[in-house]
Amino acid sequence: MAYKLYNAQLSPYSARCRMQMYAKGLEFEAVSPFETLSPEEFASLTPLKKVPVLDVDGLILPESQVIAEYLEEVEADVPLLPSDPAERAQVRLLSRLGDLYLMMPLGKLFGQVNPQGRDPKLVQYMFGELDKAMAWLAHYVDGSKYAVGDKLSLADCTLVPMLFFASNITPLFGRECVLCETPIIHNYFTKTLEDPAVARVVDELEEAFAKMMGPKTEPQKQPAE
Ligand SMILES: N[C@@H](CCC(=O)N[C@@H](CS)C(=O)NCC(=O)O)C(=O)O
Repeated sequence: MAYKLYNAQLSPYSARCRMQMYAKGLEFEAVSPFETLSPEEFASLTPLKKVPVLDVDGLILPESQVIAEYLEEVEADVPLLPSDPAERAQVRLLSRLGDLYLMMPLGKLFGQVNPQGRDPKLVQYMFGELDKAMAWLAHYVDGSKYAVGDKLSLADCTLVPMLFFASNITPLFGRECVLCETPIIHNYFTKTLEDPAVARVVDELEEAFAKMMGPKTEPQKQPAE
């Protein structure tokens, strides 16, 4: 099958699919629709006009979780869903916590990074939501290398890009190391970088983040404990 991933390097949802495809050893063509397609052309692929979108020989799939589940079904050689039903549920739970509760405040905070025109009340509220999401997440991971079990899973593909995003945008609001404030999550994030697919995606995210911030600002790396 020929895969084309409509993608943005800094998008945590796109990074989720890239990590999964790297881990599975799948070749794909990565295309940025925001740079190569007109809004109308992108809308003709998907009315959502959001990345990622996977084109599989003409089958057009939007939504990162849908793409991830599809790839698990058709590319089963390297599974990123555990065989045990309880562990599978745990993977899906963590992905859902990320999608519903972690990315919501992070997306809003991303819209507030420019101090000019920043809404302090909104920022305060979103940090409250972020703190809640981090605490919920910490309840369901144990600080070891992988979010579930002893292998890379879709939970890691979801969470690592989101945690990268959290650790890099919150210093712009004066919270220097939001992951360090929740050591279980910090330990998990630090250890999971040992996985090659994780490291590759985090490198890509760092490069894209540095590009977005411009030459004067370095991305914030989390200090190792
Ligand atoms: N629920 C979607 C979210 C995708 C999403 O929000 N993508 C952002 C980039 S991180 C996007 O394409 N935004 C462009 C827009 O909303 O116009 C998924 O999981 O794929």
